[in-house]
Amino acid sequence: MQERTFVILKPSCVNRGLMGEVIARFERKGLRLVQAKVKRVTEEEAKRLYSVHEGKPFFNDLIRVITSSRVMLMVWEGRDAVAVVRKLIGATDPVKAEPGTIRGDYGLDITDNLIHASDSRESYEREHRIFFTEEELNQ
Ligand code: FUP
Repeated sequence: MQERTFVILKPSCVNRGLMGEVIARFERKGLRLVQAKVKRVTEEEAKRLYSVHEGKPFFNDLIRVITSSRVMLMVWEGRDAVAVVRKLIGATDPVKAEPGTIRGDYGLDITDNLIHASDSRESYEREHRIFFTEEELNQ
């Protein structure tokens, strides 16, 4: 089933020069990049993105990390893209993520865990609208 998923390369990923590495992995897997932009996420956008985590002890750190400098926002497409990308990025905690996954290979910090990807089709529908217009995605 062809579907789309929403991905953010977090500030640490951008600042460490890992954007190309992540994009190469997704492309080699056979996924197609639909749209991308580089920008600094505003506090309002960050709070919308992570609204389900409001009130949790790590919430303020999460917002601080994702708004700290520019990120790369992307929409990818392919067969079962949501599940495929979640597999490629690995478990939320980079210490537990398997070697061979992005978080498993490049991270240690759970809050600054390099990358975000939608965890369901419903999450994709909600998340991509925060950052992309329909027009941008249908070019
Ligand atoms: P994921 O979908 O893998 O990004 O994980 P979650 O939606 O559970 O978490 C969202 C963000 O909160 C993650 F980027 C990391 C952060 N987080 C923490 O900092 N501490 C925790 O205990 C759980 C999540």
